[in-house]
Amino acid sequence: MEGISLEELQLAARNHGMPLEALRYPVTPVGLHYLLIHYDVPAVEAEGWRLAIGDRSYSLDELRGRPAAEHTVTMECAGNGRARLEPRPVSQPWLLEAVGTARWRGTPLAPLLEETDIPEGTVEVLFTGLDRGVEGGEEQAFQRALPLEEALRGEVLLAYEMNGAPLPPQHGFPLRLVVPGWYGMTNVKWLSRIELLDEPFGGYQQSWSYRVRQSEEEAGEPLRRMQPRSLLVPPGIPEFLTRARVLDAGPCVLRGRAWSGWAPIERVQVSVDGGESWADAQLGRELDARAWRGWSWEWDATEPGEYVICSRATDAAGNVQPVEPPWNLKGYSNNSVERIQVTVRGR
Ligand SMILES: Nc1nc2c(c(=O)[nH]1)N[C@H]1C(S)=C(S)[C@@H](COP(=O)(O)O)O[C@H]1N2
Ligand SMILES: [Mo]
Repeated sequence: MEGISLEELQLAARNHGMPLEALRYPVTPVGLHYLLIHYDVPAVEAEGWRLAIGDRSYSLDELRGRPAAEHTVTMECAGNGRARLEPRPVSQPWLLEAVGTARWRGTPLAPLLEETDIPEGTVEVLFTGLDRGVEGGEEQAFQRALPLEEALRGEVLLAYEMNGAPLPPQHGFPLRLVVPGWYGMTNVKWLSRIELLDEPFGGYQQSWSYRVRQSEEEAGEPLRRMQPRSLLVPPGIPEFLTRARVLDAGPCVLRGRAWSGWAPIERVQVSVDGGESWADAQLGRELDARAWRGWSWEWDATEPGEYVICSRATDAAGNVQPVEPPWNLKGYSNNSVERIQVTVRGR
């Protein structure tokens, strides 16, 4: 496989993942939540900032004064798993760690849209961030649109708090969109403007990026909801460079979390022989229908030797994680099962 370039390393160093041991927390501490910023974190002062919706506009205090809701939401970048594809699409080289769960508090979007008297013929709602950059040779603000019926779902929030504190700059201060179930790019940060469109948005992040296709000639399918995935809290201790795991022989409880943007997680299976045989894990309590589900499985790791540990999620819509990575041009939604090399050592 071709090596990671300095340019990709530069992206990876800016846009950090969630260390997988943080899967132990049901709600990810803010600094451990993954981060993806296409351009720069924009300079924004709360004072003077306003959100335009159609021909109205709101200050942060006005939005904070409206009815509030809080949801615990698992968010995952659509590029998670990209670096494991072959050939490897050149972009932010995520392995598995582009995920996190936060308590997002804000005001529901639907009533704000309804107050603007949605014009007949509206098909999409466009969200524009304050950050600007150049991508694919085009200067742009980060912009994404949602179909009107999705934007009107009651759980869609304009969030001003993350885990009980004001949004930090890197996660979209002062306001971001939160659309439970959808891949990360949907959740536009540093919001400045919301517009109602009478035709589908054709901007770069909609019609060129975030589409599943095999070649540049294909239009492809737009990415929407998160495919199911399960990840393990890595057992034992890691070797510094390779991160291969070493575990003392004996009974061991394997734990992890699983999520899907399509339907609730129905089943998680675990394998300690690289996917030859599977056993059902026990599902934990549901935190929030919009968040990952914890699971555990008792592994009788008494026999020293080499093991490859995997876990696999199935959702109630019947989506199952594949074993082989689903390749596509830009490396999106590679939800193939994780494999962790573990050496069980005798005492
Ligand atoms: N304005 C703006 N919003 C954005 C982005 C961005 O670069 N600019 N990145 C998107 C992508 S690709 C992802 S995966 C999520 C990441 O959110 P987080 O950094 O809060 O985890 O934000 C989305 N919202
Ligand atoms: Mo992303």
